Amino acid sequence: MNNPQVLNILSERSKEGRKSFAVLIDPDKVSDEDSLSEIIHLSVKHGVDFFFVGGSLITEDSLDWVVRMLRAESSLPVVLFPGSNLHIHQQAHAILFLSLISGRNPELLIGQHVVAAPILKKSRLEVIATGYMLIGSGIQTTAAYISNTLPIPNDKPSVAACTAMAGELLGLRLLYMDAGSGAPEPISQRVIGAVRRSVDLPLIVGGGIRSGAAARQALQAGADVVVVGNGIEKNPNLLIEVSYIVHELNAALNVHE
Ligand code: 1GP
Repeated sequence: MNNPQVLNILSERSKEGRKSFAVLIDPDKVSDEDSLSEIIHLSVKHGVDFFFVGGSLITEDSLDWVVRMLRAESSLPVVLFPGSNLHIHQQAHAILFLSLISGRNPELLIGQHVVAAPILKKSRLEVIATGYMLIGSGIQTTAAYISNTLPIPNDKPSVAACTAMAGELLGLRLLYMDAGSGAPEPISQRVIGAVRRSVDLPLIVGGGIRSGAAARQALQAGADVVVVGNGIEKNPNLLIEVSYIVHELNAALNVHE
């Protein structure tokens, strides 16, 4: 397998200030092959950068065909975003090896990792040590409930910043700040900005992004990558809108060079 070296791509783009767009496919929410095929087609056509695949809870037996179809119908990097060590698939390119550093549940800080480690060491997956931070959005999301952790409050940017700094000092390579899938509000610009100013790691932001304007706000506040899942499942045109904004911000960068 010719792996695309996802962390290198993200780090280079982050250094250059170039923004990226990841479409999140939750295997539980993909109704059939036709609807996934439509999303793949739109993603390729409109220059999406990555597919993330996963969710905190996968109840359907769909991870396998979803990953295979993403690989067969596009050449975009397929990155696993696992909810547990059950969500490993060898046909993906990379896996976010998530440590839930916003929480205090040892199982998600190190426990699941111990079980997954021997499988991942033998695999050809690119394993990316990722500090995963859940940020509160006013409701209890599935991610917060299933992980049995308290998210960082959305009005506590300094807590988010200190958590991110700790993740960086522990040697994590990537940060993923998530309001949780379907969150009523995306993460505030204050929280994103505070984290951006505190660490040099590539910063992924997702959860509750349902408009191009919300994606733009996250990117302008300092996110390197925006992740959109739920909103695209409901309205595939959102994919086109967010792609346009990411390309517009990157084009402005070229003009200023
Ligand atoms: C969730 O960050 C992702 O873990 C994406 O969230 O589904 O709300 O877009 P949405």
